[in-house]
Amino acid sequence: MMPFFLYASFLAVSFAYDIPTQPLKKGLDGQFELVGNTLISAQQMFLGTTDKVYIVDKVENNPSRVKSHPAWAEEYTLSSNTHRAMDAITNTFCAGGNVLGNGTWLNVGGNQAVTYGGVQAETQIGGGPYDDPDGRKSMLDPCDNGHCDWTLSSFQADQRWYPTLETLEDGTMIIIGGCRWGGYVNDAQQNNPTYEFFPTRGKPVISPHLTRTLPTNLYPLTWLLPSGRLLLQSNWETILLDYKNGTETLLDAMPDAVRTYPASAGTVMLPLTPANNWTATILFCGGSNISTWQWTDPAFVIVGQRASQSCVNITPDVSPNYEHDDPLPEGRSMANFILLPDGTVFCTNGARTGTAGYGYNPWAVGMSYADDPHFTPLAYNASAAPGTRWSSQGFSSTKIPRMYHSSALLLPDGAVMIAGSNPNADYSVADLKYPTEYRMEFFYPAYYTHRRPQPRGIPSQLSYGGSSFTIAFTLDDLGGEITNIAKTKAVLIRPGFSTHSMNMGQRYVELESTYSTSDDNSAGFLRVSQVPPNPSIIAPGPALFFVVVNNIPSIGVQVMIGSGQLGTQKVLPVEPLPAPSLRNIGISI
Ligand SMILES: *[C@@H]1O[C@H](CO)[C@@H](O)[C@H](O)[C@H]1NC(C)=O
Ligand SMILES: *[C@@H]1O[C@H](CO)[C@@H](O)[C@H](O)[C@H]1NC(C)=O
Ligand SMILES: *[C@@H]1O[C@H](CO)[C@@H](O)[C@H](O)[C@H]1NC(C)=O
Ligand SMILES: *[C@@H]1O[C@H](CO)[C@@H](O)[C@H](O)[C@H]1NC(C)=O
Ligand SMILES: *[C@@H]1O[C@H](CO)[C@@H](O)[C@H](O)[C@H]1NC(C)=O
Ligand SMILES: [Cu+2]
Repeated sequence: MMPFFLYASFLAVSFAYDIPTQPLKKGLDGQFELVGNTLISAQQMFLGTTDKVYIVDKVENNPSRVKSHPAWAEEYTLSSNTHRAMDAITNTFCAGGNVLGNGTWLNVGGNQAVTYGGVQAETQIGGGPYDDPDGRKSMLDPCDNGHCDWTLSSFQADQRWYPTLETLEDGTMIIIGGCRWGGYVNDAQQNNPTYEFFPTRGKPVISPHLTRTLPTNLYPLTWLLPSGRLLLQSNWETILLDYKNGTETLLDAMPDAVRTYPASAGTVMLPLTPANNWTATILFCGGSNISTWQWTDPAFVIVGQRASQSCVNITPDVSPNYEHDDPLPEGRSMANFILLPDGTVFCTNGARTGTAGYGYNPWAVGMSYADDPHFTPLAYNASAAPGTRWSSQGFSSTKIPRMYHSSALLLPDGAVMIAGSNPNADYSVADLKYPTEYRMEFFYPAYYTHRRPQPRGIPSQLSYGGSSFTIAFTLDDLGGEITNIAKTKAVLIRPGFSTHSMNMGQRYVELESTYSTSDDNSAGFLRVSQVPPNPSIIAPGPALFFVVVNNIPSIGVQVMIGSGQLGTQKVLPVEPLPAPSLRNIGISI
């Protein structure tokens, strides 16, 4: 019942500490490491600065306290491996989030005030055991220096539980869908089949797609496309939304399985690269083949359903049709798909049977609607030949089930942070197969322990189009092999807001580049174009900049894409790049 709005903001271009040139941890390639405990269950996570991860839970009885009530948010500092409880003010249960073009993070929507066991509180204005008033919106400034906290915004969003947020090409936010009260799936009495904007552009707009796609249209799967339209996928339906005039265009029906929550497929926009002319292809894998009527059929045993193996992709600006992609080696619900700097998609978390969500149904495992967790991650390589894209080669397994309400996030050093799992109405640890999980792991991809390139010349702000810039590499940066400059790329990654098997806003954009070398072949130079001259390819706002030499990434540094302000972004003519050459013109370093 309580829609709300939390904000967080930071200046992407200021660094309060030296960026490391090598990884923070000594983990082993392909392995998980237990790095500590979160203070709260990590239902939602995002990287606020290169050194701070913000973690948000729902209101529940976490032993960590803040302002004499349980905490349900925290700030995790990567460099010191320390945690600080934060006061998230309102009930952030199943909220959505994303980052505005000026670097301010929003956390929008959530649940009404509750008391023990997730039961609705008598009063919505605070007090009670959890003191979680109906806040609707709050604002956080997660700066590296000083004390940063969540604060309430003065803007009132419409009531939304399970909304999706996507940043638009002018750095403003579209806030889509959700329901008013909550529950396992949506229904007509509480559906909120609308979208609205922040900053507000007036009353919410009705989406026919969201009225037709009950009951599995919570957290509608949404991506801003390079054409400026949005791909929206809910239940079995897919549309293009032109939010500028409200036009919806129907595309192919989703094959094989429901991909939205609670079927919760792994989903991701594949890397946008010069080779594909920054054309967006979206990949959907797993989920569950459950018919619309089965979701609410009391005789249908959700937890016994085998999750789907099906993978499909669509290139919506080019074709309305889904194509089958290499299937998952085993069915999976609640996979997290994380874009790594080497261009692969890392797949972790989830289970072989059942779905996301929790409840008291007799067939639930404890309160979990899923069972048979996956412990071994996978990697998907979109550039590999069909039939060979999935692999778990060289990956060890975790011992920790990551069920409903777990999350995953790329870190600047290229590790993946994995936390959460809590298919329970309230904090529960005793004698449960799937308790409230605080253990936090890092996964170290294949490149992790390699000596990382330490490039010089990465700007702190990038424009759409404009002049190219040069990044310099020593022979050591190039792995001792000068010709590796020809296997070097510059990439932007926005890790996104991780929750419910999605990373809202997650995106990978490779910049156009060309290369040259010093006369004596002791140094390499990558001449890099600015962001392509189209803010719909990657919306303005902060992102990580990596250079990747022969699949080994540098440590990511935070850059601001665009003006750092909301509003129409300036688009400049693209300076053409010279042809690549291994015999250069004599820049010296
Ligand atoms: C970003 O814009 C929003 C909306 O106008 C505003 O509330 C917020 O304070 C801005 N953040 C920064 C860092 O300027
Ligand atoms: C909506 O706007 C797009 C351009 O943004 C245009 O192509 C389309 O025809 C418009 N649709 C309607 C119904 O006006
Ligand atoms: C999905 O389930 C329906 C029956 O509910 C069945 O007809 C269909 O073949 C299934 N699809 C797949 C890909 O298993
Ligand atoms: C790449 O995309 C742009 C924008 O859609 C288009 O103008 C251009 O012709 C495309 N280039 C190629 C080589 O397809
Ligand atoms: C992905 O596959 C392509 C084509 O086989 C290969 O060149 C590239 O190195 C692979 N990426 C990684 C990270 O292994
Ligand atoms: Cu949830």
